[in-house]
Amino acid sequence: MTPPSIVILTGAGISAESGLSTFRDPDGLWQRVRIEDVATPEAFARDPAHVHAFYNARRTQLADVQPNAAHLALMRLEREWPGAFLLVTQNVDDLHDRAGSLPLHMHGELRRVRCLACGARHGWAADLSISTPCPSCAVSRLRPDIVWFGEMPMGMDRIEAALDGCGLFLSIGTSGNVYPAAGFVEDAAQAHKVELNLEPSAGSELFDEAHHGPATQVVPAFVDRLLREWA
Ligand code: BJW
Repeated sequence: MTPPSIVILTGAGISAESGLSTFRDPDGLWQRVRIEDVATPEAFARDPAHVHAFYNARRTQLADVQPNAAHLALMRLEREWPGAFLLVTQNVDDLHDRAGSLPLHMHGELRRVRCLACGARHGWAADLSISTPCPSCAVSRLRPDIVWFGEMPMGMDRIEAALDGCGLFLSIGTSGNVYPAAGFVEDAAQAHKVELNLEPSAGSELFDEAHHGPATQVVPAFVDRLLREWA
């Protein structure tokens, strides 16, 4: 039998056990800062220094965290899966990348910047300020390469093509509150749909199968089972 093509969507919950905060849990980022102050284009236009400070702190924090067993299990699945495979992450951290996966970062990346003057994108590890010049055009209009509310997520054509006809859809560590990602489970209508999350998500009833628990436990166990069945 041909192995099913897989699309995997991950969210902040997969990185929680590495030490990164989620957004909507009781200790999440949105309990400490207001979305409208840091995660909209209007916030950046109003107070770019404040938005830079928020993302500088999160970029700095990446140096202190490591991929966990769930990231590593997905890397193993990507390497060993005999069929088509796409890992889509909403996360702006680089833990999938450092585990060795090749994720599509639909909400952008902390370690990238975009120039509002010339459009160039650059890898970026340092702090950003309103006076940091663009390495391409030298104008000081750099912003974090992050998808804020009201902006178009990245790679949607590729994601929609992969969802259309995939055989297995996995949703891992996401609360299912933010669109369009929260709608992928419905876009993958024909797939077997599996939720791996600490608790039932907002769209839990749309899945065919669910395993609730910490990602470092449920993800490696599910990957082992898949690879035993198919690889
Ligand atoms: C664990 C765990 C452990 C914890 N193990 N699990 C009204 C209706 C519908 C849509 C809209 C609407 N009004 C506006 C919209 C659109 C809007 C939207 O969805 N708003 C909703 C809030 C209603 N969306 C947008 O604006 C998007 N763009 C857009 O729609 O463009 C138009 C378009 C049209 C058609 C097609 C395509 C596009 C852009 C969204 C940008 C989101 N940006 C953010 C912040 C920027 C990045 C950053 O600063 O980091 O991205 S918001 C934030 O939420 C971040 C995340 O990627 C995203 C999702 O959060 P996630 O990952 O699900 O985290 P949590 O905290 O919510 O959940 C964590 C889960 O993990 C929980 O369930 C825990 O239980 C679990 N967990 N520990 C396993 N150890």
